Order: sequence, then structure tokens, then C-alpha cells
Amino acid sequence: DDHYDFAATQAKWAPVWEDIKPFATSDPTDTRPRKYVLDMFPYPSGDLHMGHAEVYALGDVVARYWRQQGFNVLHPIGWDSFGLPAENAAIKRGIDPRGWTYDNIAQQKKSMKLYATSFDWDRELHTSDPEYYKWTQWLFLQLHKKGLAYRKDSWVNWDPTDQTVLANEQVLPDGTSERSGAVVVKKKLTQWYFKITDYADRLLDDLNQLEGSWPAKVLNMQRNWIGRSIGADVDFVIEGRTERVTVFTTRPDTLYGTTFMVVAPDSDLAGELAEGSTPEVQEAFREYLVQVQRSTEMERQATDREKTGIFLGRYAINPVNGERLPIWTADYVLADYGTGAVMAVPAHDQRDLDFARKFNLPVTVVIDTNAAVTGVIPVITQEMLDGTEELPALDPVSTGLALTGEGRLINSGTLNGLSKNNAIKRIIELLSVAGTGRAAKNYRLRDWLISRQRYWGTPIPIIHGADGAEIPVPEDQLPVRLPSTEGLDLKPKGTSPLGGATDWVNVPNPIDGTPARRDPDTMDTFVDSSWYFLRFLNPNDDTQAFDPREAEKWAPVDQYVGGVEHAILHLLYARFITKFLFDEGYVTFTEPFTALLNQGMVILDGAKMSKSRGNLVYFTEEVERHGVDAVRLTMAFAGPPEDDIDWHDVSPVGSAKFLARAWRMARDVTSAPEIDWSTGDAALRRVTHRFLADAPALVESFKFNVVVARLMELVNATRKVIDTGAGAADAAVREAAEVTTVALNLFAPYTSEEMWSLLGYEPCVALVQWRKADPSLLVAESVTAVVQVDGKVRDKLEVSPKVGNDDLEKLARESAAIIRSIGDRQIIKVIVRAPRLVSFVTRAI
Ligand code: ANZ
Repeated sequence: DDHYDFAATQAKWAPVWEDIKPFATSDPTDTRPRKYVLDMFPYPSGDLHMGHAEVYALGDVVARYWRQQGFNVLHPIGWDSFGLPAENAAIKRGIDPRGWTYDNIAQQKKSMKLYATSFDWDRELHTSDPEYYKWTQWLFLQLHKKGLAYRKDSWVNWDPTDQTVLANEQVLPDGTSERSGAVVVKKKLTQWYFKITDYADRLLDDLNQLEGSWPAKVLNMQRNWIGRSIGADVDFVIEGRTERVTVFTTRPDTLYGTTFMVVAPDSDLAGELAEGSTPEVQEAFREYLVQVQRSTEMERQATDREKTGIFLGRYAINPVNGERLPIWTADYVLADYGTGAVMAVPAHDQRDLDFARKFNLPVTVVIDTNAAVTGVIPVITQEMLDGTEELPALDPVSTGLALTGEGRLINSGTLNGLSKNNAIKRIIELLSVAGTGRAAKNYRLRDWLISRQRYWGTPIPIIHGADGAEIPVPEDQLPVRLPSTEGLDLKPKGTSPLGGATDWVNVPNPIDGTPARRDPDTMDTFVDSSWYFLRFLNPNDDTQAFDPREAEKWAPVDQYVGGVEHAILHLLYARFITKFLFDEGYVTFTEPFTALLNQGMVILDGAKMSKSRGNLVYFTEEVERHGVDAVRLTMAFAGPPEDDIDWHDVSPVGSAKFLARAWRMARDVTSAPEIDWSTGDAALRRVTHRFLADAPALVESFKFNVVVARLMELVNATRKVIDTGAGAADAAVREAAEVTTVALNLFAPYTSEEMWSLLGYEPCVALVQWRKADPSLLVAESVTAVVQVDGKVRDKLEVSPKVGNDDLEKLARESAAIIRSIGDRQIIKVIVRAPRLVSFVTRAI
């Protein structure tokens, strides 16, 4: 029977592997070198989907590959099991988020096991287990001890429907919530933050270490997210106010061109300045603030947006020339960037110019871009050079274009004549001496807001004393367990539902026993996943978060595999926590993930799959229809892993056919395992060994699709020898079948195990080592050399690719066809390019 029954094969081998546990990594006597291959762990919302099918198929190629190369490979899996979807589902259906979550985990785990990913299941973890979140709380306390976990009041994005705080990324460009669709508003709340900004320089500079082993795109996204700007802080005296106002500028060289100041409407400063102004200003300011808080940060930064703002009736004094600068408030200045106030230089900054033109504010040019040092005058046509057309006016007020090019300083006192860079140096010196400014760096990166007013997360291990003291829960009292949902109203209302758990929240002050309250907030789930790769090293240790000796052995992660949707936040947070743990002496490395592979998305007909689009392809259905191996193989064969896979364009049916062909090949082998391979068909052996030689580098550069294509060639070549060549008993056929079987284990574990068994071996083929290619079989056997006489091809010779010029010429001279064609003519010149060409030039005697 030629039919390959994938379902029977799956049913046959799954229990065998369950028994043998081929991927366990707990043997302390194992002396193999180690690799840590980690796939981003799933969030258990429902069953696995096609995106999971992709990432776990690709990650498994890498894990299985390193095992075949002689490494002890740690490839663990767990569940990122806290989070909002569980809570929302629970609210909607009146069930317990815990139950919903663990039911989903059971389902996903079943699918994952069927999918035959080579995980070490003994290390499975759930971030929502007290055994895990105890250590997330421990981590919080270590950060708190160092002043890196702190509370502050701040404006947050507020989703009025879900009644919850949103991260900036969860607010869509149109200002609505990605989650609920509601228009997001700003709300002032006291929140917990992690002080990731203390690590901004290191997070940026250490990206250089990852160059080449992380996708360039991700490195760039991280760099932009951190967004380091170099410039100066400049202090301005404000009329009628004692404290000065500091602004951050990247262009202190343009200080003489400052004609007004702008403060962010939602900054404390704006409120204070308005407060000190007339009642009319106060009224206008209040109205403006309401309007501003309806727009998103994205809208506020859009350059094509009509500028809005109001004059606050106050004045600042330019520290270099004593000029009075009107102070305005406008929403293009953001409260939480720099100092929330800018010195406006409309001649040289486009946003300031747009604003100045709208409100008729003065514009002073301080850089003569006509004297361009590097020639940056925008468009100069031939006509302008001929003098038939006028040079463009460099007056920003009439053109509406700020002069952002290079040039010499003018209208700038002692800076006149300097270039931009020299002027920056000089003005920083002058300001420093005067005590009114200094060099400064600024980052786009904000501190990490980690508190959530929700139930289903890691409780924050802090107790608030009646006197307002923040008391860490003593470490020996961890974990602070989540109370049961019994009697709790989980519906979002802006404060944590845990506040309603009276027995839980009211506790004695750990210091003096007086009445106190637990912090009712829970942590952002990104905290849970910021350190999980360390917990896998000893997930059942109840004495410490992780064992530093195990970390020394396994970490950092050699290969991390996951979606580009985590290119910024998750990776940044994990990098931050790793650096913190390094500083605290818990780990000896500063970057958690040495190499990163981002797989693309699985899409359908060019569109992201989603319930609302109705274009979902279901994991279980695909696996049932085509078999696990065909789905996995399809993922690997689809193209470069970082490209999106359009499920419409790939062919699991084709994959299944190939697997059946490979299976029939193994079945047809008739020689015994002991057969001497060196006796087999030489041509097939060369194909096999070429594959053995090429595949490792292809896998290591993630060209999985090429490896699969080469396997297909190998199977075809073998089939040809079986059917029309030396036959099924030939030694080279067995060799090719064995090599195919081992390599196929990277992509199709069930079929591979079945083939291994057909070839007469015991499981597990996953533990069989990759063979080294025989170098003597790698040289091509012959190449064709062309022999010309007076420019015409007169013969073709099959020669060794290593033939030398002299030998090749000799062979050509000995060729009967050549002797005949030269006849009695005289050879006057010979050109030899071994191994491809010999050319004779002749003339009549
Ligand atoms: C004067 C100036 C003159 C500026 C000039 C630029 C060009 P990056 O590179 O993004 O760091 N700025 C500072 N704080 C701001 C805030 N809270 N909201 C909006 N804009 C702010 O940009 C730094 C520049 O952005 C600063 O330098 C400041 O404008 C503006 F010809 O100061 B500059």
C-alpha cells in the first residue's frame, strides 16, 4: 500500500516520546556543550493559532539542529498566563479568570504536544502560579530597594470603556483604544513605575553588541524608541516668578534666534504660569486644556496639523541678550519630553515657524544658510545659476520654510561667523560659565508604567501604612497571593478590584502592627515576561528566583525566536531587567538574548488573519487535514522565516505528498543497516554528501526553505536509483535514506521517526548525530572542456575539475576530432583556460 497514514504515525510515536522524554535536560552528568534555544512563550487565549504553528515549527528546527550537532539543548516552554483577556472573558461570562486561563492552557498544551515541538516539558511554568509570581514580586522588591520602583502622579491614557490605563502603543492613531474602540482620554493617576530611564544609555550602547545577530530592523526600532538626543539645557528667568524655567534644545546655537517660549498645556508649569496671569487667560487656558486632552500624542506631533495655542500673558528673558520672550502654551509641545518647555526658534524650526506664522510672532534668522558650509540650499536650478531666474528667497516668513540647513551664525553676538558645531560648543561654554545652561542629553524613552488596576496579575508587594509610608512586604512573606474572586466585582472602575477584597487588603503594618492596606494594583504582564527565561533554569526552586550557577551554565539565551510585534517593549524590558540583575550580581552577562530570529506573520490573501475579517485559518483544522508534519514542513518551506506567509500561496498538500514520497523511499530500502556504504552508487553518494556538507550552514543562516528544497532533490535522486538504477538494495540508497531521515527530523518529526523505524532502528532519531560529509565525495566528478580550432568548437572533453593547463592541452592535442580538424595546418598559438577551454589558432603551411 502506497498510502502514507500520517494520523496513524502521529498516534504511534507521540506516546513513545512521552515515555522516553528525549528532550529532558536535567542530567547533571551531561558533559555536552550547551545551547539555550527559546521560543517566545504563548499567551493562553483559546487554542493555538497559525502564528503559533509558525513560530514553534521554526524554533524547533533550530533546537533539533543543535542537538544533532552534539549540543545539550535547553528548549523550554511555559505560559504567559496573566493578563487582561482572561479578565475580560471572565467578566463577560461571569466565570473565574483562573479557570478560563488554565482551561486554555490545557487545550494549548494538548495541541503543542501533538505538534511535537521538542520541548523539555519538565520545565514548564505558568507566570500566574504563585510559585512563579512569588519571584516576580521578589524582583519588584529588589528594584524598589534600589529606588528603581517608585510611584508618581502622572497623566495616563485612560480607556473610559474598559476603565483602564493603556500603554501608548495601545492607543490607535485615531485616538481610540485598540482594545475597546473607545476614545482614549487623559487622566491623572498615581502609578508605579520602573526607572528604566536610568539604563537608557546602556540599553542604547549595548545594542552594538547585538549587531549582526539581531535583525537590523529590530535594532533600529530599539534605538528609535530610546531616542537619545544630545544638546543643552538652557535656563530662562520668568518675569514675576522666582524659579527659572529650563528648556531642552538640540540647537543651543540658535539661542539668539529665540523669539518666544512654548510650554506644554498639560505640564504643571503651564498651569502655574496661567495661574499667575489674568482671569481671562486662566479661563482660556482651562478651555484649551480640555480640548488638548482629547487628542493623542501622535496627533499632537503630526507636522501637517493646524497649530493651536494661547498666549499666557507672561514673559521669559533670553539669558544671552536679555530680550523679552512671550510665553505661549501649545499642544505641539509635549509635557513629558525634555522639560515640557521649548525655546522657539521659528527661523530654523519648522513647527515653531508654523506657529509663529499663524500667530504673527517675530522671526529672527541667526544662521546664514546662503553661506552654506556644506551647500544645503534646497533646489537650485540651472536657470537660477544663469541668472534668468531668481535665487529662492531665504526668508522663512514669506516662504513658510524654516532654514534647517547648515551655515554660518549671524545676528548672534560673539557667535557670529561660527559654524553650527562650533557655535554649539561655544554657547554651551558661555552658558556654563554664566550658570544659565549646560550640556544635556535627552531620551524619548519614558519610565515604565507597571501598575494596572486589574485583578488578574501579579499583586504589587507593598503595604501602605496609615502615615503614608510605603512598606515592602518582607521577603519571607512572599508570595502575596491573589485572593479568590469570590465576592469581588471585577468590572473595571478605575481602581483595582483587589481594593474590594476587604480581608485581603486590610493587614497590619509589618513594622508596628498598626492598621495598614495592601497596594491593590497588579503588575503589567511585561514584568512577568521580563525574566521568565531565567526561571526556566530551575522552575521548581522555591528558595530563589533562579540559580546563578545554572544561569552561568545556560544563559544568556543563544537563540531567541518570536514575532516582530515584540521588537520593542518585551525585548527592551527583558534587556533592562537583565542589566539590573547584572548590577546586583545575580548574572554575569548584560544581554539576555544573544541572537534573535523574528518570524513573519501567517496571513491569508494578503491580510492579517482575524475573527472580524472572517479569514481565520484554524490550527486544529489544518493539522487534522494535512497532518502535523505537513503543516510544520510548510512553515519551513514557505520562504525566508522573516517574510510573511500567505496561507493561500503555500501548499500543505504538496508538503504531505513529499512526506509520503520520503516515507515510501525509506520503506523501499531493502539492504540491512550493516551494509558498507562505500560500495554504493557513486553519483547518488555525491548528492547525499553535498547535502550533508551544505545543510548546516543553511540552517544556521535560517535558510530552512533551501534545506527543504535540497531534501526534495535528494529524495528524487534516491527514487531514481531505486527505480531505474542500481536498485533498492544498493548501499547508496540506504545511505541517502538515512541522511534524509535524520535531516527530515528538523521539520517533520513523526514521519522521520517512522522512516527511522522502517530503516531498522529504535527511536529516537532526534538524538542521532549529524554525519560529516566525506570530502572526497564533494568534488564534482567531471566538467566539460570545450576545444576550439580557429574559433570553432571541434570537440568537448569530460575532464577532472582539477585538471591543469598542461594536462588539458595534452588531452586536447590527443583528441581524434582535433587532430582531424587541424589536419596539416600549423598551430601558431594555443590558449588554455583549465578546466573549461582550449583554443588552437592555426595557419596553412
Ligand atoms: C530650539 C530649536 C531650534 C530646536 C532649532 C530645534 C531646531 P529631538 O531631536 O526630538 O530631541 N523640543 C524640546 N522639548 C520638546 C517637547 N517637550 N515637545 C516638543 N518639542 C520639544 O528634538 C529636540 C528639539 O525638539 C528641541 O530643540 C526643541 O526644539 C524641541 F532650529 O530647541 B529645539
